[in-house]
Amino acid sequence: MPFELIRDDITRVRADAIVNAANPSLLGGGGVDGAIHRAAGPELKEACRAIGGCKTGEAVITPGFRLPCRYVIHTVGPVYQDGRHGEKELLASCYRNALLLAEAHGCESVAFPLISAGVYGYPGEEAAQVARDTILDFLKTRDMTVFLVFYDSASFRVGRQMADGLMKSIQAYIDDAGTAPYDTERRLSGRNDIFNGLPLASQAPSYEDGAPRPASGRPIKSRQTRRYFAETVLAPDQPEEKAPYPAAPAAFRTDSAQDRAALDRYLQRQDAGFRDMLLRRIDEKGMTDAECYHCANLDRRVFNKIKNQPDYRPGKTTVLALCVGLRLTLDETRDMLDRAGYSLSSSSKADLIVEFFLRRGGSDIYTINEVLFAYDQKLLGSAAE
Ligand code: AR6
Repeated sequence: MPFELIRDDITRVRADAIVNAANPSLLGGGGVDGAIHRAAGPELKEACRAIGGCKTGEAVITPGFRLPCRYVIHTVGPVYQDGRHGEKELLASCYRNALLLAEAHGCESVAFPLISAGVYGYPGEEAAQVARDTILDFLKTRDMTVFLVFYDSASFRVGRQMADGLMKSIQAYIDDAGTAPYDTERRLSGRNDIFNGLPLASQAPSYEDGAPRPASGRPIKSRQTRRYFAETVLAPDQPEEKAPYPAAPAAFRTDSAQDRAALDRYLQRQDAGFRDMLLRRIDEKGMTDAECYHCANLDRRVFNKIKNQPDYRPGKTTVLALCVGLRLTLDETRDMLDRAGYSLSSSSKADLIVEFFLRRGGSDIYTINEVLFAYDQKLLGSAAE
């Protein structure tokens, strides 16, 4: 289920297990291995010594000792030679074996560094791609949260190269919306190959439908959406026109049956809430609840809270994650946000990035999250909200 990219020191990540990029002796070394051993204390080395070693592509488990995690899973990545010595398969099996071991020990969350991408020389972008694909494949059928931890810019081989293709078109979109130019030095990203599978735009998208840009951030409902409302949400006998504003404030008397009836009539306009509309959309798409929260990269417990606790107010990134997971259009997304009390703002970089993808017909949530991550923005869907 949830897959999250985070930027941190893995020894500080709160997860049931963290994964160590070890060497076959398991007796410690540099890089993340050294950091984990230092933070866990000397007991970790003793536990590793008792295990006796680990082959490339395999994984073993020890307690976390002084670390905030319950377990450390040690896996040995391949030393990169030229990519033609089975490195990719071995690297994938590191992730798979570590995940299986975590599952067997009842872990609900696991954090990985970019295995082999340091001392062992695996090119960063390719290592990240293998990590992403293997983790997502595993999560298709599991309720687990997996973090991929990027320690420093170097670990992701940050990009001067990113000024091409997708990133360029997103930047153009953001710039076009008049937000402050982004500090490229702070931006963390791989080359575009990390965004494989995404169609590249030759130019920034425009507001091609000629619709006015939502200056206030208020959603603009399309005719199609309005028709949908009229047919499915509004009561059939409800008047379509808004009551005209009175010229001067009219007195409202709480003891007046007429005034109360007028208010009651007005309140009939209340739309279905976010939760009801979400369940309706899931049905419309022919999805199960589980398919929905998987596609939204959302923790099952968060989804159940939304479903079962009418007063629960999901965060904006959760609402957006559900919209992306349900493959809603931009208008439908605006409508859902509106019902949850949010809107897409053209002064928010994160919102513009999501809007960019929605205008292009949507995308899977992982791709959107990789781009949000590259732009230092909060990701969609998580275990936390
Ligand atoms: N938190 C998260 N990621 C980190 C941290 C940290 N504290 N420190 C480094 N990284 P490496 P490898 C990133 O070299 O390539 C050791 O000596 C780092 O930026 O730790 O699999 C072992 O004993 C990089 O992206 O592991 C082995 O001999 C990634 O972690 C050998 O290195 C992996 O870098 C294993 O080499």
